[in-house]
Amino acid sequence: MSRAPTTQQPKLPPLLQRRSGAMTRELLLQPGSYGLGMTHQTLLPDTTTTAVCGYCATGCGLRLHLRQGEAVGLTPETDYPVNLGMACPKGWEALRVLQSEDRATHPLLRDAGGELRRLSWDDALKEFCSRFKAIQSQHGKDSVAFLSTGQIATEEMAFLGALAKFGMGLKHGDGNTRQCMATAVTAYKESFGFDAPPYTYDDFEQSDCLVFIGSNLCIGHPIMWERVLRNRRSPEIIVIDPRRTETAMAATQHLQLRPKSDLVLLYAITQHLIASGLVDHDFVTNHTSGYPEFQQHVESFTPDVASKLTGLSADQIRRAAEAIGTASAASLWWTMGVNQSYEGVRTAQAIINIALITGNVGKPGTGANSITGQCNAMGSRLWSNTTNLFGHHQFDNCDHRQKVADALRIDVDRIPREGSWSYDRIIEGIRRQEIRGLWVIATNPAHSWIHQSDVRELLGQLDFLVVQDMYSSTESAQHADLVLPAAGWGEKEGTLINSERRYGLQRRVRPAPGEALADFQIFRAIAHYWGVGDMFDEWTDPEAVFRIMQRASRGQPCDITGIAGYEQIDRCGGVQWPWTERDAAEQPAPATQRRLFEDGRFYTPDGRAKLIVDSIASMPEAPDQRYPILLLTGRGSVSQWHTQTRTSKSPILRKLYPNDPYIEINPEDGSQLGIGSGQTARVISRRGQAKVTVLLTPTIPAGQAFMPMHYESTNLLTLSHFDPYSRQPSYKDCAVRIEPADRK
Ligand SMILES: Nc1nc2c(c(=O)[nH]1)N[C@H]1C(S)=C(S)[C@@H](COP(=O)(O)OP(=O)(O)OC[C@H]3O[C@@H](n4cnc5c(=O)[nH]c(N)nc54)[C@H](O)[C@@H]3O)O[C@H]1N2
Ligand SMILES: Nc1nc2c(c(=O)[nH]1)N[C@H]1C(S)=C(S)[C@@H](COP(=O)(O)OP(=O)(O)OC[C@H]3O[C@@H](n4cnc5c(=O)[nH]c(N)nc54)[C@H](O)[C@@H]3O)O[C@H]1N2
Ligand code: SF4
Ligand SMILES: [Mo]
Repeated sequence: MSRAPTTQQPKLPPLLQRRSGAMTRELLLQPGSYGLGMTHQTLLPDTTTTAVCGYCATGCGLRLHLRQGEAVGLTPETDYPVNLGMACPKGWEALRVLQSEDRATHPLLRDAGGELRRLSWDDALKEFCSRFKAIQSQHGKDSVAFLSTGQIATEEMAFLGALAKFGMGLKHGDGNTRQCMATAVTAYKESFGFDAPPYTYDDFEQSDCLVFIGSNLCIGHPIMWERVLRNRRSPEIIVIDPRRTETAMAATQHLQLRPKSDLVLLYAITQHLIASGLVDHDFVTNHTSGYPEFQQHVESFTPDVASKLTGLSADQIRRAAEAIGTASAASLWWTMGVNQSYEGVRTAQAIINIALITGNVGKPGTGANSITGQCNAMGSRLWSNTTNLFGHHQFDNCDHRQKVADALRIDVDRIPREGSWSYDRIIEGIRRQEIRGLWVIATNPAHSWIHQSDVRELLGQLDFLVVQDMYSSTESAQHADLVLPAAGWGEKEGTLINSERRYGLQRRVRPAPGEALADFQIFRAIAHYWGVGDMFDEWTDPEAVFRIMQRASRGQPCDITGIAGYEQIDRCGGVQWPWTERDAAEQPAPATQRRLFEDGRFYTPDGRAKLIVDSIASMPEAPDQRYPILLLTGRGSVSQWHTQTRTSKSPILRKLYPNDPYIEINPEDGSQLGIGSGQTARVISRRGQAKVTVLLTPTIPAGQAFMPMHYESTNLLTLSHFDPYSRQPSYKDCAVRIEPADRK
């Protein structure tokens, strides 16, 4: 892959060798420094540099235009293998949102009167350590927990996970990726033996039949959708979604199934593939296990039986199955319509099964492909050191612990022998007062967690809540006892791993406002103040941490020992994992597009992928007479990002979406309720209510409603329930009632 010549490339920091002993607290807390008296990187004036976008997991390359070493604008990188010159509005506006009055610029501590007041970093970090240590000594080490994220650099996540678990001795820490990717992780692990999304984006263009299950690609991943549009094979595009989404409208087949009937539908597709002789028996025999039981399990799910449960016609089901079974390269893609479900893992595995039995694995245009959400959700899966040990090892495996201890050069006894509680268990731990202190980094649970009023109450019960964020106005920061101001995308460096396993570089192209520090620097400073700075002697700067990660990855499916360093990542247009030392010795450079399982060998002990099936679960809160409508939630527009802390700061993005919360309902329901488009209504669930503007649209079937997650009231309504294997919240099914707002 050759990159267009830029003017001058900025210099990356030299290998920093000074020990933390030489570090003073002043240097440690100097914005833009790593405590070594030097800034992250020396940017040359009036040049350009590239960085990957910090919103979604597409991981587009952006070219930043600098004046006097500071970014003044950006354009999509024409040469980056991900986006090929394209970007969505969030990417175009990425710099704008960094300038905002509510940026967190100084540490803030809540005083006795309940006001957040400014204090120095030195005092803030002393407070952080003394309060958490006091809780630990009174209630035990495990009474302090942390919530991490999929939106900081990989090296920052790694630092946080190592500091919290090995340095501060915390056992429980999870991340917002639980809300997002946990189902895919569990499904892949059980089926493939490792959390390994197999695809590369080129597969969007090489496929003859693309199936999107619970994925609104046009809105959630618009540049991936652009890649689909570049497909020259006139592919069949099958969209499985209860709503007629933007993506469904562009499909050749839209299977508008009843919500949460996916597992039945997928088993029926499987049954029809088998009955029609569309199974690749060679692949099944040589590369999978469990086929006889699997075949028996799906036998009763005929298209006719499934028709009743899914609301689709048997012909629609057969047609979709035949399109998949006869395509020379079929690919199946899924996102939150699958992952955020009380039977998400088994549904994801039903997708994996279809790819396996049709031999659609390891070849161009194929795959059972979970699409990631946040810019570094993949980084969190591999490196956050929360439920899995550093580098996707296991805490309960003694060899793994020793290997990680050696790679990190720490005492093995510092590594806990079991993984963390999942996010929901940490929340329950607060209820039982077993968790008394919480440190929240780059996530906004007071808006995004399921059944939000409950969460807010629980956050209020904590003895000490620390929120580390770019903005001091987030819903979670409003509950915090201590706010630590963080630099954001564009103000720090490190790697992000995109949806196709590609490590890309993030750059520091602007100074952070006020005294805000890069998360990396905050972790480094906390290590020092906590008294475990020595453990992190080698963790001087992000690239140094990258080298530690490389050591820990050795021999894992995610082995990156062959990557020469940041410079190579930049030069090659990102590098997908794995890239081992052996690969590097045998090949001049990593190919731009690499997929997994080309040899049909999986990461299970016998090298075979497992065909896993289960019985169908019932919806815990199905609509009834009092709450007759099923509420779906998800992404509303391309210009809104999650809890809107960032996207709401751009005047341009704000023009592209409705300012106030709204609900989409079918015109039939609207006329029955006597509510028209533009009128206000109350949406009421068993847990709370929200005032919203109604939008009547035939894209949502009667009996269902849709609310975007970007407005804080949405999660007042949602029901706290989870997939039993992944513990991922089931955000897309709860029963509500809708009333005109003026009705008493
Ligand atoms: N603009 C924008 N883009 C984003 C994000 C953002 O906030 N804004 N967030 C990013 C993140 S973190 C993520 S995880 C991704 C999410 O990306 P997506 O998963 O594509 O987004 P969602 O809208 O949450 O859900 C996708 C679809 O699932 C459907 N669905 C609901 N219930 C069911 C069901 O039972 N079965 C099926 N088959 N479908 C169902 C919904 O109707 C919806 O259209 O987007 C990423 N990209
Ligand atoms: N009802 C409903 N709820 C949902 C979903 C749904 O579909 N429906 N989707 C779920 C999904 S998939 C996801 S991923 C979650 C997302 O939920 P959250 O993670 O809570 O949402 P964000 O708004 O992305 O929060 C990220 C926070 O990190 C801050 N931040 C950004 N960059 C940095 C940084 O570099 N450093 C620091 N320290 N802070 C930073 C931002 O200002 C923001 O406050 O929401 C989930 N909630
Ligand atoms: S598609 Fe995702 S990565 Fe690309 S510019 Fe938009 S938000 Fe950024
Ligand atoms: Mo997500």
